[in-house]
Amino acid sequence: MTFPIVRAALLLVSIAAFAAPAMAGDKAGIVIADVWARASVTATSAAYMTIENAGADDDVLVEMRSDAAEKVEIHTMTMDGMVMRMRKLDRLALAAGETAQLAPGGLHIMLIRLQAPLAEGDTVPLTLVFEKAGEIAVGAAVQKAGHGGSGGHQGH
Ligand SMILES: [Cu+2]
Repeated sequence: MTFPIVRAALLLVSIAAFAAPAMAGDKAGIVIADVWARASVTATSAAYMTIENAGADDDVLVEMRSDAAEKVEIHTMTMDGMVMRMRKLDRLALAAGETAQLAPGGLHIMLIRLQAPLAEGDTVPLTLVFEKAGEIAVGAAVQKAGHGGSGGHQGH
């Protein structure tokens, strides 16, 4: 007579599946804050955020995607003399307790082949896929570049 137990287990699984999206932005120790994207006149732009691994386990950001852009990549930016160089990262490791600051002039999320240029006030949907925490969906508020930050994203 295990049938009722199986049914109860299935019910719990479906409740968990429904509960998961409500935890977006704060899941299995990953806390994502200050998400914004740069307003653009072209089909390329960048998004910034703070990603904190507040959990007890190391985790790795392995993939990013967006309904608004064909490709989403993690880039580093460094100065080589007077030349700004960007390099794509395949993954971004976050040790337990570590916080990654994605900000103009440094680590950023590159939005490539946007469906439309980003206008101030828009929200860009982004999905971050972590090895352990799984998928986390956030919305990046589009803001004008300007205050702070070192220059634009020419070179792409
Ligand atoms: Cu870039």
